[in-house]
Amino acid sequence: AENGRQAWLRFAPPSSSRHPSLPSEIIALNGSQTSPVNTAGQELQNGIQSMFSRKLTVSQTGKKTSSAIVVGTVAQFKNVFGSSPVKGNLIEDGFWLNVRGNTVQILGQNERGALYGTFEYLSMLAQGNFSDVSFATNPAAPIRWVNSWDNLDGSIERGFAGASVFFAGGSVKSDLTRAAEYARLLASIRINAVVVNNVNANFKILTPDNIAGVGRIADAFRPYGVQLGLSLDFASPMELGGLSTYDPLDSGVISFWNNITSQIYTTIPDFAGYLVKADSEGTPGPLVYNRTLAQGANLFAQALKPHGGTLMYRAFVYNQLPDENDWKADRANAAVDFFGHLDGQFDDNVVIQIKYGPIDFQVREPTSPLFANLLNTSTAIELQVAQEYLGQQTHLVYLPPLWKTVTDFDLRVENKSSLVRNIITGQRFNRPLGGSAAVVNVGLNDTWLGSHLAMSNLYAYGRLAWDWTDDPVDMLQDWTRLTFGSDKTVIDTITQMSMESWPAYENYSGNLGEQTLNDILYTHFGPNPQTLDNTVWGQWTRADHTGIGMDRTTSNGTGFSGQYPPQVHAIYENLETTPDNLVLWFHHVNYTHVLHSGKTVIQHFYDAHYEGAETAQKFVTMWESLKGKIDSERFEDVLFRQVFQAGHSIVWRDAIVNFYHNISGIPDAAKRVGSH
Ligand code: GCW
Repeated sequence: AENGRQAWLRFAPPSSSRHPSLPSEIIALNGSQTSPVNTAGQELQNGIQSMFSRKLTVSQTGKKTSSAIVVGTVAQFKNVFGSSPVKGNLIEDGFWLNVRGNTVQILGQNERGALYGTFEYLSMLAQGNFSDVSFATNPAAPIRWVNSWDNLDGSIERGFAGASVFFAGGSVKSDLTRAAEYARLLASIRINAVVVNNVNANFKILTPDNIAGVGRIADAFRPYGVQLGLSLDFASPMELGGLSTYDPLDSGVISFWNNITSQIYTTIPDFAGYLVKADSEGTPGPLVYNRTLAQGANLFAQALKPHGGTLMYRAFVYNQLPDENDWKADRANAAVDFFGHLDGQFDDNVVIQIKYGPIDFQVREPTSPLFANLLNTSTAIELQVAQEYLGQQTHLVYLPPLWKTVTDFDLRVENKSSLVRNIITGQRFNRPLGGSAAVVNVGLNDTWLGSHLAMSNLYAYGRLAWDWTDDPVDMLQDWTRLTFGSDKTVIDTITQMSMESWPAYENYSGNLGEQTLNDILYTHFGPNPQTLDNTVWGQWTRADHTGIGMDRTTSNGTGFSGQYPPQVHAIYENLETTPDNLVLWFHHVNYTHVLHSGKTVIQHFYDAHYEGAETAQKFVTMWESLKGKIDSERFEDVLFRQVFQAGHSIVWRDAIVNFYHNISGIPDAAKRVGSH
């Protein structure tokens, strides 16, 4: 159980036969209990003791720097030692790491940065990397958040690893040990804030008792430099405040939010800000009063402004679409339809939080075109570490390759290079704010996410939020060494399994951009292709006896392709230039349509499903080959899941190929499907 909870922070003795020449003491330049620099001192002491069985003393006042680790902020260092050794420019949360044999300096622009640098140094040692280094590093963006969809009763929406680490029975848990442990994990991957409650928010989060409780969570986070944020119920002024309205322009509503916000800052002076899901899937919002989404967002932004808080406003706003007979109806259009024309109307502490694709965390989606439509508004990308549609942590799906199809995508705004990663960091359009949020949904399970291997996604998310150019294999291998040790077979095997995992899942779930084909009505788990069509959720495939796919062209379809800048629009508008993996997202074609690959759509379905399921079978044998190289508890736990995935991939395969065989009546060229 310890092994799971420690995740990549086990600090096991490195297998390398060499040992570093260890410093003889630790000087942490701030000794106050809640300070991240104090935490850094403790982490160095514990980590080094755990790896090398040597307990170094930690002091706050030591004057020598040789044969010592000095950790603190640049300002604290200058106070004690006179001048700064830092070469290069540090911005907020950045740090300088200087290792010269047993003389080590870890200096942050702020205390949080000093802690980040500490984890970087410990991570090097844990991986057997004892070399001298000297570098400054800064975050790509200031917003590196995670979201938890935790309810006050302790349940978690789309949580797959037990109950909440924050809430139980309507209030904040008295034992916040796991909340603090989570903050430690997050600090080590440079995540700086957690929104702790569900975006489908309950107004009761704002009762005096719960604000006090949430204050205790913030206290548990603070030593790790992790800030706390809250999701809000837009109708709280009515439900909690007893007002007759929640109109964002009403003066009573405005003072309600100003008061609540002041109360929160009295309890939590370093409160990060709010996250708002409004006018979406039944949540209340400004549209109820014919106010714009910008007026809704600015209401909170203005309450937060005097305290320095940030307002994350979700772009996941859509109306249910009752009528699939309307060829032009399209949920994918919603984000740009709702937000595009409001560009420039949001206050400067508003960040629009945009899911990576236009629908909802599918196995493959084109990049949300909203990133190309907000040139005067700060944006953040919303990713999902919780594998809602991607096997819910019972399937191995290493997500960074999927994420990169979006963050590395060039939207060609004004015919110029416009990579999504340069938009969210604020670089492309000169925005002061921006970054990312990932829905993580950890629970009380000892593995945090329900699966040891799923933790590579959380680890990699943190690395990417710091540097979107980080490499999926590099991140994965660092994570593997830290989690399972440096055995080459272990690293090679986990690398191969992980890198094949998303393609395999796409192969046996939904192909060619037709979405994941999960049960859409309730679970979002397992195959249920017929639930995508004829529902109000608008995740249609338009499969009939002759063809499949959503015509999203401007010439004949829903017009979605026209939400992209001209160069991208042109690619997707044309069947010839649309990549195979998105063809059914953008076009309605016959099953016999021939892809660029030379296969027909239907034969691609058949072949991909067999290939994907075969790969999942292989994962079992690959994992079994690691027996004895991984402690038996974690070995068995992962094996159990891989065996399940192998079986479930066959369920997926057979359900989907038979569904399309029945509906199309077209035989499988390889004669695997149907009766012969
Ligand atoms: O896809 C949907 C999920 C909901 C979730 C919603 C959202 C929190 O199924 O469970 O609600 O997305 O992101 O708001």
